[in-house]
Amino acid sequence: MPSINHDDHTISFKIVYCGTPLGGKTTNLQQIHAKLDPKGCSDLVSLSTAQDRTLFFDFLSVEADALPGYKTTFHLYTVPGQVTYNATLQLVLRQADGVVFVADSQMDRQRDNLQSLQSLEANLRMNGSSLDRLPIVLQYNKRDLPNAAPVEYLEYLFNNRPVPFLSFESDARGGRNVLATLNAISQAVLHQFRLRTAAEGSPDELPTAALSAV
Ligand SMILES: Nc1nc2c(ncn2[C@@H]2O[C@H](COP(=O)(O)OP(=O)(O)OP(=O)(O)O)[C@@H](O)[C@H]2O)c(=O)[nH]1
Ligand SMILES: [Mg+2]
Repeated sequence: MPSINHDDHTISFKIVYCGTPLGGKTTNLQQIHAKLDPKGCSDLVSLSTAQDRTLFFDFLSVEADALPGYKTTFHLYTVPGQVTYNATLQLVLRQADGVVFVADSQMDRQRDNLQSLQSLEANLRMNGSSLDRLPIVLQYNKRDLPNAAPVEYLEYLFNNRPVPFLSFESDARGGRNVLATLNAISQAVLHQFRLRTAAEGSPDELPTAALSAV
């Protein structure tokens, strides 16, 4: 559920980038930060080790003109891919409005991707959510590498579902499809928010459930 402040007319959504260790989550945020107008986004906050491994999370806040009358902000987080930081994953996933699952396309990383997706599923369940309920976008990253598995194979492994997730092929280091991924998850999150609003019978207003959370 997004956080809404009626006095300031602001609404913020939380999007979490999850996925296998070294898959390119932090690189996504670095590219978003580099590509967007600095006036519309915050500094990129990263808490990493000397080897540039994410220790706790990265954070970037991006403004958007998405909902009339409200200043809309997307708070983007990454979580460390390493399983030793599972508690962090669970904590950062709390109250998430959407998830980008960054998979490493390299053939020898598929077992890790699968493990990471299963871990995401388990942690969502512990938070009372699920892959079916939360807007999710898949990103098949590192498509520039020669040992990248065929996309059809990745779709078979990770997107063989009654209602498939939107998926993107990317080269986050080169910036390809990083913003397309962000656009897609933002749209999905806003769509879910509007659906919830409409379900409450007041399509022109923000949902009362969200308002009561302020
Ligand atoms: N060739 C290639 N390298 C990439 C791509 N995306 C990221 N990398 C590289 O992969 C390495 C890991 O990227 P990170 O963004 O730190 O990965 P991460 O998912 O944040 O890793 P953890 O925080 O440790 O889980 C870095 O050296 C990146 O430059 C890509 O699309 N292609
Ligand atoms: Mg990282």
